[in-house]
Amino acid sequence: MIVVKDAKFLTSATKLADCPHPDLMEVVFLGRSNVGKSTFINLILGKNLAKSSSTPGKTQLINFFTSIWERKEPDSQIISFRFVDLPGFGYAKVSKEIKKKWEDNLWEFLSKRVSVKLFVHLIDARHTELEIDNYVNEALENILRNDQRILNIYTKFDKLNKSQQHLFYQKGRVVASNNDKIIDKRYGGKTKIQEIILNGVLGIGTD
Ligand SMILES: Nc1nc2c(ncn2[C@@H]2O[C@H](COP(=O)(O)OP(=O)(O)OP(=O)(O)O)[C@@H](O)[C@H]2O)c(=O)[nH]1
Ligand SMILES: [Mg+2]
Repeated sequence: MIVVKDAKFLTSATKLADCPHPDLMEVVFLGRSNVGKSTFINLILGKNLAKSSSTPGKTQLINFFTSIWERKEPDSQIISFRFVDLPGFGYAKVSKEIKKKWEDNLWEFLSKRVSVKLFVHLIDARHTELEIDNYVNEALENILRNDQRILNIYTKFDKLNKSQQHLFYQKGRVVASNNDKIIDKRYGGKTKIQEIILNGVLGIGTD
């Protein structure tokens, strides 16, 4: 059994040099603009910390949240790590120049931030083979260090019909929805996702 004991906003940064001292393990959430990164972070932490919006491009900074978790079995163990909410990629309504600067800053952060243990790449369950997502997965694999992992999570699962949802379960994909009740009992819901994230950060188990 795993519980999130506490979570709070720490700080925001625009680029790697402004980030807090990398003295805690971190999990980074990335994905296309509007895919549901901020919503997902709030769901997992059980608090409305990350700002979400139906308008794409809501998150414009690198936002850090500190979280304290407790694993209750076999012995009680307290684990602290940070959640990092990133601006989405592929947001069209900014000038090319600003977009390039954002992307340069993001890739510098993703490739050089020493405390990152897990990259959670959120992908819209309705559009699983977009060029931009495939590109990001490949680029992440190219920069991945030995102590890091990538986890793909498919968001907006509630937007799929039952037979589409069934296919995702068959493929063993990790799925999420802003309505926790929608996640099928077979899957284990939010608790299961929390466990997958914690194990990913700690580098426990196989992918
Ligand atoms: N139906 C449904 N809507 C969702 C889900 N997750 C997020 N949304 C909605 O999608 C919109 C975008 O959510 P955000 O969490 O702000 O997305 P984001 O990826 O952080 O977006 P940026 O900060 O712009 O990159 C909001 O209107 C959410 O309510 C989901 O699982 N199902
Ligand atoms: Mg956001």
